[in-house]
Amino acid sequence: MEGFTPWPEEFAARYLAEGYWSDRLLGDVLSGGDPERTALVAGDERLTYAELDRRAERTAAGFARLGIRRGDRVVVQLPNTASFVVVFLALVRIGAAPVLALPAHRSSEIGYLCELSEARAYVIPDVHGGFDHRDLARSLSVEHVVVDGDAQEFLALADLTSDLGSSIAPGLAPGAEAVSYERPDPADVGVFLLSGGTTGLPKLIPRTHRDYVYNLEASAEVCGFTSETVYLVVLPVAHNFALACPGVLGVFAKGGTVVLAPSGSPDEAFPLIERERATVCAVVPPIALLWLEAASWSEEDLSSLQLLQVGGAKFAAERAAQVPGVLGCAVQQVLGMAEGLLNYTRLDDPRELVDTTQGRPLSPADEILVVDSDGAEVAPGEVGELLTRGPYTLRGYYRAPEHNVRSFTPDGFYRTGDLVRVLPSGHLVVEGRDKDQINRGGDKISAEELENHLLAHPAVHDAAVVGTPDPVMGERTCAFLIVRDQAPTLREIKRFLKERGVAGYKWPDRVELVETFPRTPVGKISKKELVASLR
Ligand code: J2J
Repeated sequence: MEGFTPWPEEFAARYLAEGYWSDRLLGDVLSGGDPERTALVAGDERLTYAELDRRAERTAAGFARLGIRRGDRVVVQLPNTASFVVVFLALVRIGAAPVLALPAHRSSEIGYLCELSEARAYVIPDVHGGFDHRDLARSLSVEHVVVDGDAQEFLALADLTSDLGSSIAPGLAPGAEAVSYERPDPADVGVFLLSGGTTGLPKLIPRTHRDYVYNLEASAEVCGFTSETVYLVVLPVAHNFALACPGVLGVFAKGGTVVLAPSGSPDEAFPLIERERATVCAVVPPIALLWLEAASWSEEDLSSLQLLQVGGAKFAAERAAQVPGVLGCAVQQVLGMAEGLLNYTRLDDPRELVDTTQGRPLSPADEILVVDSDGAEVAPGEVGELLTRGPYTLRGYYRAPEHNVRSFTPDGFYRTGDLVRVLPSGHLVVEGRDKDQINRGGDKISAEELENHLLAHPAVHDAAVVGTPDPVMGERTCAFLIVRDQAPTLREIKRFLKERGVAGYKWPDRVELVETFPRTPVGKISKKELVASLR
């Protein structure tokens, strides 16, 4: 695929020879499940492995009938519904790569994703969280819009799924419909994930079938998933963590049960834990904090919970230490990234390591370097930037050659921008960040992207966006503005960003007006000083 950077031949050969990579495809992830067992619970729907497989196959046929085929891209923006899972499986089966947008994304993000990926289709809910996605779709020039729900002038997902049409092989028994579509190659890009981003425009992360299958299968192994696992999804299922670390796909690979919750709110999640006897859940730190609070007054029985995975942003050791006593389950820290590398504390690690570290690399083939600002390796135990390469870490962002020169070393290590130190045990401790990004409770915001939006405001002369410490969110977003005349209020700024179609999680929490920006000796805006000025 043009715009995709493959692993160099010698690495690919080694990952295959050493068994990290197989020929299994993302679309076959249901094949190990007992057909009679429950694969997916979402709202009122309960689907067995056989039922989910059949729906995925019918939907695959529907997309194929539309003319979507191997190598195409389809932007998928669905919330935590059964349709997400069905559409994802359908697309990967026909080798069309889903581009996984988040439900919060709006025209600014979606328009760009459709353009960059040259998407053939855009799959949406009708209305979600009070937002009409069909309105957004009308502003795009994408060939097919598929709507889960009331489609209006667009194509309904239900019709796509049920109308089996003439290209289906005749004479097949019900449930065995086949349509002639080309299956992907394991080395093909299977899915595109979104990068948290540090630049003006979001980046797409190509994940091949074989690297992502390894990602999810190895994760399921390390996290002890079995056919007895009941995994509650509270994060957006389109996010790497909830999708494949081990996530929904890791559960399917082991034949377990996935339960989709609309959000991590204890009001919604706790009753589902009780009803479905959920055993595992993945959360970001603000949700973990909420659960620690809520557990003391909630009436629900959470005793089925065995493991709470916490990642996406740093989880304080003191809080991690409280989880077993308060929630009655083990905690696992996860330092992950959609770009690839995953670090997990292990289920049998001593409590001290589980509480105070962000885990160690998933794979024996993960290579880790910790370097100083000159790119030289630091002494063992010292803090530096984490660089990595391995069998499931990208070698380049999609269609971003200039950015790739900066994001990778010449020998293919990805520069994570995370500042870490490595303990003798191999566990990593996150000590900070050296990238122009705000981590707002696990949601990533590119400072440059937000600054560019703010600069488009007529009253804004210059803008600098920083993260400020927050006890719950880890960080919140503060926009320092130099204004021309009439200073806009925070409210006006938010309204402006909303009208520009910028996702709500990127809107600043606070605006500070300044006359000038402090500068570093080389003349760059000193964001450190800006943050310090707020104290
Ligand atoms: C500190 N920072 C962390 C942690 C991620 C599992 C878990 C998380 C993500 C994810 C993911 C952190 N402590 N425990 O994809 O599969 C910050 C780092 C990292 C960036 C990646 C998964 N866990 N981070 O968060 O692509 O800065 O993936 O580089 O959204 O989140 O963000 P993202």
